[in-house]
Formats: sequence, structure tokens, C-alpha cells
Amino acid sequence: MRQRVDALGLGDIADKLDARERLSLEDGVRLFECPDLLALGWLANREREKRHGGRTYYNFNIRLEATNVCVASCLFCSFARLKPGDPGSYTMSLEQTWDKLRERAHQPLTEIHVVNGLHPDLPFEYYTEMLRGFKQIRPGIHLKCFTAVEIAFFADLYGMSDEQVLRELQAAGLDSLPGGGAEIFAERVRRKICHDKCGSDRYLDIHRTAHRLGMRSNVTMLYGHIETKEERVDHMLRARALQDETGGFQAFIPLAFHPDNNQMRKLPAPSATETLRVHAVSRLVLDNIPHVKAFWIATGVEVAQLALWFGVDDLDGTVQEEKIYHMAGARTPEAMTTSAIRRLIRVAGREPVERDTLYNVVIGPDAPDEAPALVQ
Ligand code: V47
Repeated sequence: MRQRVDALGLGDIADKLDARERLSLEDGVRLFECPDLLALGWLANREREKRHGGRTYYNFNIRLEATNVCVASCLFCSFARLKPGDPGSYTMSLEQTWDKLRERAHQPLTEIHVVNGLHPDLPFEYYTEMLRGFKQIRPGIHLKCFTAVEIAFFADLYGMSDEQVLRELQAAGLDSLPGGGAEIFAERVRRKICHDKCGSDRYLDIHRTAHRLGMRSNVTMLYGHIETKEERVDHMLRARALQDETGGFQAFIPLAFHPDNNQMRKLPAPSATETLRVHAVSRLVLDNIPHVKAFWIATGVEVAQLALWFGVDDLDGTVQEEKIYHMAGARTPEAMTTSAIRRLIRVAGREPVERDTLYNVVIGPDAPDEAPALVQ
């Protein structure tokens, strides 16, 4: 395969990777242009195996979207409704959000991932009380809640600094931030697809502050719409630069654009080969972010399995209820049991490891896999 990489004119990139040298913007673009997907996968898989061997992580988690009322008008979004009372809009009461956790009392969950629309009328206490309630119901649960975009919105709405918002949420039980809202950092793209929400510098600065306050976070990239190859690599380099400063990112998560029911519906969804390519280049460019995650809800289960040979070492988790992708046309199931995840990793030729949010091992690769169950 090394000869094939040389013949493609990528020998210098393979040498850099061997010497643990950083790839540049131009290297990243050349990787995106490489016509040989298997050669690219081979390079990315070497980096994956250097870090993680065959281990593939997943998490026993639930997803909660407490409201879809959102004042932002992102063109790619199929989930948001502008105003309370608009058809299809909903806002859960605090009791309803807590019920989502109470209903799962029998499950050994380790994480709740909460993402919401930007609701203009809820008090800040709605969010702090939500977190306090979750911790009261289940003191050990990890709360990965609110994207940097939500944090910026809270700061503007409630007249606080970004740091004050983070501190108050942390005092109420917030443990880490999810990576949503990053989209593409390039201002050209942001102006077109999500002009009225927090910009890239502020997104990154909120993660910087969260890291300083002792929280970990993830960073995402929405691909397959109007962005160029250069803008994808630029996005990765901005995340890499912050990671050099703080070391607080745990995972990079490329998110495939889903075109149903939104204002960009004329665009085709990215192909499976493009998805493998984006995950592979992410692994190669992001030398300092430990994990590259394929969100199986977005990629589809089979492509997620393939991605385990194209740089990916993490599949998110059981999820159990998902709205953002399913309202945008995802045909994946909304939930997966841990036994089904272990099995799909095993049959893809990798070793399943259940992790908590901070990548502590919960169930190692040698544990026996139960027969896949449809309901947990
Ligand atoms: O920020 C919205 C994306 C994100 C669409 O941190 C869309 O562990 C594709 O961030 N097509 C929310 N994508 C989901 C998210 C996430 C997912 C998994 C794991 C983690 C993590 C975070 O979903 C949004 C936006 O980028 N999104 N609409 C769409 N039509």
C-alpha cells in the first residue's frame, strides 16, 4: 500500500505522519483530492491503530431535546420551529424532562446529552433546575448539555458573560459540553447558512473557557453542503489550534448534512464515500484530538462500520431518542441497545469498549456479548 501512496504523490504526507509531523492546510486539501479512497483509508487507519489499536468506543447514553422553539434560522435545520405555538413546536415541562430519566431507571446509563432550540422566553432557571433535577434523580450521571451556541444565547438573553453562564450551569451540575453548533467555521459559509447565531470565534472561545473551568467538550463539523475542501481543512485547523492551547477536546465528530425538510433540500446528501473520506482526513489532520467519532444516526449503521477502518474509533452510543436527524430524513433507527452496538462493532472486525463520557472503560472488549436485543 505504501507504494500505492507514493504513486498517488502522497509519499511526503505518509513520511510526515511517520515522523509525527503536522499536516498543513495544503496537505489536507490534497488528501481530500486523492482519488484512491482505500489508500486514504490505509493512512487514516494507521493513525487510528497507533492510538487505539482495534478498540472502538461507545457510550450508554440518552439524548434529550427539551424544546424545538428556536429564534435562529439555520438553513440546514429541519428541527427548529420559530415561535411557541407554531405547528410542530414543543417545549417540555421540567417534570417531562426528568421523566425521560426516571423512565430509564432500569438502565445503567452514564450520560445524558441535551441539545435545545434557542427559546426566547424561558427563564435561566429552567436550565439550571433541569440539571439539578437530573442529578437528584441520578447523582452519578454525566450531564453533557448545551452547545456553545446555546451558551452564547443564554449570555445575551440573560445579560451575563459567557463565563458566568458556564459557571452557573456547572454549579447546577453541568459536566461537559457537546460539540454541536460548530457547522463550518469559515465566515463565508456561516454568513450563508447560519448568519444569526454565535460566530466561530465565540464558539471556540466558549469551549476555551469551558476547558479552563475544568470541563471537557467535543467539536463537530457539518459537511456535504456548500463548503469547499479548503474550508473543511480550515475548520479542522481552527479546532486543532484550540486543542494545542487547552487539550480539552475529546472527540471530533463530522456530521453528514441531511437535506429533508429544510431550506437546503435541493442539495443532495453526501455519499458514503464522501463520509469515509471526511472521517479519514479528520483523523489525519487532527493529530491532537484523541477520538474521531462517527455518529451512526447520521452516517447510517453500515457506513459507521466501514468508518472503523477509515480513522474512526468511536460510535457515540445508544442515543435512544433522536429528533434533529430524523426530522431531516435520517432512516437509521432512533435507538440501539448496547448488545446490538457491541455486535456491530465485533462483526466489523473491531473490539467493542463501553466508555463513560470521559473515556473511562465501563465494559472492556473481553466481556461476553449478549445476543443483540431490540429493547434495553
Ligand atoms: O449542531 C442540524 C447538526 C448538530 C442537520 O458532542 C444537522 O458528542 C445534518 O452536535 N443535517 C447537533 N446535521 C448534533 C450534534 C452532535 C451529534 C452527536 C454527538 C455529539 C457530541 C454532538 O446537528 C447541529 C448541526 O450541526 N444538524 N441539522 C441536518 N439537516
